[in-house]
Amino acid sequence: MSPLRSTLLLTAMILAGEDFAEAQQSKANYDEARVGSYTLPEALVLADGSAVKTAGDWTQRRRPEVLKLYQDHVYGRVPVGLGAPAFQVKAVKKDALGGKATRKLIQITLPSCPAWEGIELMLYTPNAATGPVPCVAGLSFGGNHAVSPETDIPLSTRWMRPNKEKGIVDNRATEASRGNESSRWPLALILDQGFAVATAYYGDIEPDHAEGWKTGLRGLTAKDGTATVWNNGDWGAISAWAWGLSRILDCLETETAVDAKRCAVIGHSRLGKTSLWAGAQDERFAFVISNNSGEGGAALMRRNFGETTAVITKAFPHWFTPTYTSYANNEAACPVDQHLLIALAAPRPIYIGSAVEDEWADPKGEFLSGYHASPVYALFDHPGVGTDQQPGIDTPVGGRIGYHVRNGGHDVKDYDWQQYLAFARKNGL
Ligand code: GTR
Repeated sequence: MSPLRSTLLLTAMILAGEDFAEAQQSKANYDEARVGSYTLPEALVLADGSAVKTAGDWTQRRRPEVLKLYQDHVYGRVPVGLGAPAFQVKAVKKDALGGKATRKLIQITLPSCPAWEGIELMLYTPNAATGPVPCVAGLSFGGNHAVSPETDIPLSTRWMRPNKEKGIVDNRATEASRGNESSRWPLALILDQGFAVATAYYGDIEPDHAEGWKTGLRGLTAKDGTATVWNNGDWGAISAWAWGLSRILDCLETETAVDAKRCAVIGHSRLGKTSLWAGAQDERFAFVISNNSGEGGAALMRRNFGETTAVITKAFPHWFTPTYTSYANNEAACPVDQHLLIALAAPRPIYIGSAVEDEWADPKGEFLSGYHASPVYALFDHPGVGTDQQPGIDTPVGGRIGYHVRNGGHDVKDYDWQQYLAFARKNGL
């Protein structure tokens, strides 16, 4: 096949996934009366039927069981033997953002896999700090040049999803792409509150399309190269992106300006699913934040409201381990539901941010995950969301599990950040 023809076919395939999901949005159920009844898997019962009564029972017995269920049935398992990453500081700017911050660009590579170009990490630390600061780490959809308003950041050269409005031409960023994600990353607001920001482009780890693994970390590290067939339990793209977040945290542990013991992990939408899974696996993340993560993220899969398992596994099969597809229209057979993903963060603080117009992500289902994870937090004497009623718009609730439903649609707003940072401080970060 000619290179042009294969590019066109690939573009058509990617658009098909995104378009399919979008086309389903008008057909989904948004009627609470039609959600139907469901029974959630028990958080506090072990596979052998015995009860989880103490924090120790959870940590030593139930948590490992639930983690394994998520690997086997939802996101898949990171292969062993990838080894430790290496870090190389590429550039330091001490008067970034008008003198407010120091900006470092650091390349994170994997010596065991030289074919993989690695992650370009962008780290901002506040210059006003008098000691190591807490940090918020998260992946972006558009790359560092899209997150930052600063125009001296190298444009990402990686593959990007087609998007004319964002200046993506032939799957590559252009000068017109600069700053197009900056409203979702209010750097000054975050730095002024004394937090560092660590971010990288998710496509550095794996391009987000069904065949992205071939040129991403999953394909490059596979023993049999691009001929790999993914089996049940093998990692999907969400697992690969989450792995990247843990490598970013490895790097932050070497940065003296950052207190890596106070590092939050954040993500929006598909990257919110990713931050939840990263936080579930890597207990070094001290605070886990899900922004509008929806189906496959914070929303209960058994609730038929908004996006469904059938839609997400058809539109984005590469995000998950193959097993997950078998739960399309068959959610009751899945041994987990998403309250258990929230519970995997226990006893660390976690925050679930919804938006009222983002019905596709099922805001109530996101709240209910937090609610049903609360008994696990109670084992640690921590309050969970603290209410069985989804709160009103712009009314944050919660003790150790935070929740709000913001005015507006599917996005990350300053309001969200203000709640996340206040909650972080309240919970000791
Ligand atoms: C949608 C998908 C959602 C959400 C969103 C996003 O098309 O159906 O699950 O992940 O994309 O990431 O923006």
